[in-house]
Amino acid sequence: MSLLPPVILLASLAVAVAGCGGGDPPGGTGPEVGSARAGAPAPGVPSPPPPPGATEGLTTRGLYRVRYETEPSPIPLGQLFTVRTTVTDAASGVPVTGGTVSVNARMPDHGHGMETAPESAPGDPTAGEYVTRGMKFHMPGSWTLTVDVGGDRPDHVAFVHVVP
Ligand SMILES: [Cu+2]
Repeated sequence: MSLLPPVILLASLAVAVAGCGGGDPPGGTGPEVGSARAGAPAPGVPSPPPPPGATEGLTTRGLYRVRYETEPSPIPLGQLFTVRTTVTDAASGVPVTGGTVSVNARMPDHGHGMETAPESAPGDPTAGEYVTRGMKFHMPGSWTLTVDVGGDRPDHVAFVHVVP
């Protein structure tokens, strides 16, 4: 295995003010993934979003399979939690070991994001893992947790998680 390039992980800032600015794609180095694309979905056909409550799914363009788990689990209301995200190439299953990944969350029904500014760092590179700390869901209700993979082949996926 060759040396991995520095991974720059950007956690989008969630503004406490009403009116969420989420969705800015991060810049950065391109992911290093297996190049095999056989089996990838047809171009231009977006993957359906994961069903509510799912913790694994394909990104919108079908480029990556993303799985996340949280610490603690389930996500506690009003307390900081950590997200561990695993990103693999959807076609080859190869972990995405170098890339730009950001995790953000917002409440689309309320039009706001989080009150915290989470920060991401590399996790286990052999697993394509990224660790985001400083997440907090400060209200009960339906949250959308978005994972953005940047670089040359950007793609994203949005998970719906309801906090009781
Ligand atoms: Cu809210």
